[in-house]
Amino acid sequence: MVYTDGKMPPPRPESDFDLISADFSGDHIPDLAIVNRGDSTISVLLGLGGGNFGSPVIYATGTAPTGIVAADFNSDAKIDLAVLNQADSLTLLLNGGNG
Ligand SMILES: [Ca+2]
Repeated sequence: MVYTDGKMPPPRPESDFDLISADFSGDHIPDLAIVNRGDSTISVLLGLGGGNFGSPVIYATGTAPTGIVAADFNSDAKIDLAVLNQADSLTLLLNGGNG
């Protein structure tokens, strides 16, 4: 197996804290969610195929998010996100179906 560079926005070491991959948009192309601890947001990047990703879509979380996990929390067959925030809170982002 040989890995080559894909195209992706550059990470921000001071702010980005964690990332996961899952197919949020349901198109069978893996997408990415990146925790932006310094901004108290997450960025969702939809996979375009071929290792390329679209522009980040920003979602607000609680203060200083540190971790993220993807699962279908409300059993609607769409991948939702749960974000762990530093201040002992969780932010649940339910997938509305448009990524
Ligand atoms: Ca996808």
